[in-house]
Amino acid sequence: TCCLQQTKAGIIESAYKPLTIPDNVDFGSFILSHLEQYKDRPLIENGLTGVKYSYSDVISKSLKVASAFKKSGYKPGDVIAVFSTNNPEYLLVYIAAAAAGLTTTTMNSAYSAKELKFHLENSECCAIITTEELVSTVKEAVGTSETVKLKEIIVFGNSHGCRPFSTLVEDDGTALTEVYSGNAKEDVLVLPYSSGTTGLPKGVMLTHHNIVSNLLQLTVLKLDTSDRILGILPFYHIYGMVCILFSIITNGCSIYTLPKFEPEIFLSTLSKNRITCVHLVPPLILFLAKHPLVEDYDLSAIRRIFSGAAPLGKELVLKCKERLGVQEMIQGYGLTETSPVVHVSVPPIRHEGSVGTLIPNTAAKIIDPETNEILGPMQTGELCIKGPQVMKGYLNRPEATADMIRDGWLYSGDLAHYDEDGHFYITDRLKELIKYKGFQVAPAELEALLITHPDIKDCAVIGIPDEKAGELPRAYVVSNDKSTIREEDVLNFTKANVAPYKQLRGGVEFVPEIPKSAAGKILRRILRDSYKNKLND
Ligand code: 4UU
Repeated sequence: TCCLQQTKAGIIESAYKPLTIPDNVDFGSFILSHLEQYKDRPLIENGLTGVKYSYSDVISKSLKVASAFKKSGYKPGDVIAVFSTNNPEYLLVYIAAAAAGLTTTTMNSAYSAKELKFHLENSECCAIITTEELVSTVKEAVGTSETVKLKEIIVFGNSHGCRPFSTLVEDDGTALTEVYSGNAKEDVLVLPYSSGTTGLPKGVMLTHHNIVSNLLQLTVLKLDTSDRILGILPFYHIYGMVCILFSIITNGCSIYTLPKFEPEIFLSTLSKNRITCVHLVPPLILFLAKHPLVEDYDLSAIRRIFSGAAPLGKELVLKCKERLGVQEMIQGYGLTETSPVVHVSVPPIRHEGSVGTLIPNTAAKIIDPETNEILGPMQTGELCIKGPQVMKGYLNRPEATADMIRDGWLYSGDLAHYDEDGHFYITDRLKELIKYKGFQVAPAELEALLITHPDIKDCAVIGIPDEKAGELPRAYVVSNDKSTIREEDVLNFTKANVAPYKQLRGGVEFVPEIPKSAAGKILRRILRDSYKNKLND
């Protein structure tokens, strides 16, 4: 029943029957009630080590960790950070923090010390939980900062001078007298970062209500208790956090975690555990569709592949379906700022290339970015979103929040249209954000870094199209008059300062000046067009 529901004003409402979403349910009690439903079923297993937890284990262990947090003196509203690759214990932290009323902030585990320092300062967190491999990055970030005020570094495993996470799991549980319940629409459950439409990464305040809403809205996907899921996409990002990790629990499934993508391990984990549903991003779907290694593994248990975070081409969908014999290739669309899901393509899928229809309790409109006029079917404009999953705002950034959410509508910064059936198509990005393999790269962040180089007078960064990665960051640089700076110097400079996924893989071009508007805004469209022309020459 997914036909177009359009009001006179050009606002498209979800065609699903509205769900009753409770107003004041906290994530802790919400998730615990689901955990209790499935008791001794397996929940989460480390795909590398085989360490595993049942649903009951996750209840008892996360409540003990919550008690340990209380004993450490962390109070509702305090922020704790997780800086880690995927593992089952990541889930314990999310649930423990919620039960103790704390906010969890997360970041990419590939961050440099410099990037981490910015995040820790900006989120004002009081503790960080990390892995043995990443402790040195944490120490470097904290060591150089007077404003990072961490009370402790907790480590999965053991590391000198850090508190082992195992001591929290072994807590007697007495300090947690009840699971935190507060104001679900105000209290911030998680604080992932996103650069939004412009500027530097900002803390996205997602409330208990935002996340509970999106999990209820996601039930249109109908996962099954017998589904075995792969947890390879990072749990720090909203896709891995909500669509994978949390929604496993609301559906009673089990999950196998992997810390990173490594072709053979990825394929053998899929095959060995007879994984039924795989959440991926387009570059990984490209791998499944094209890589010769895939032939060597039995992937016949896979019944569904999910894709999100970046555009997925129709040809790729068809190729993957044919090669793996998978009937259901499901797309989801959304943003960190929308918890994240707004649209999903629910089977049977008739429109390849579409991100699907609006999930329950969600409305959208397409507006002309120049005139603000509301557009109709098949007309391309900016996609605006309304629903209980829309964020509370950006942390300490009232202007950026007011810019993003106007009259209750979230302006996505994406260009889209919908057809007569209410299926949406994302066609381009209006905002400056670059996506490398689905990861956010904020041009403003790279520009702010480059401009600190003594030989660089001005610069701009854009994304250029790439078949494998989706987009690659490319810099335009105006060098100082007497400088002899070369592309290699610029690349070495970014290598020393930012995470591998933010590197200028699209190259560096030296130009006499950066095109700017009268107000001093970089005219990225001109740079994009000039790159396109260069390719065509
Ligand atoms: C074209 O990437 C995300 C969210 C991913 C997601 C959402 C719903 C995955 C599964 C799901 O069901 O969040 P951010 O904040 O990192 O990036 C948001 C941006 C969007 O504004 C859009 O430009 O990522 C792009 N994007 C997509 N683009 C997200 N999903 C899609 C998509 N097609 N399916």
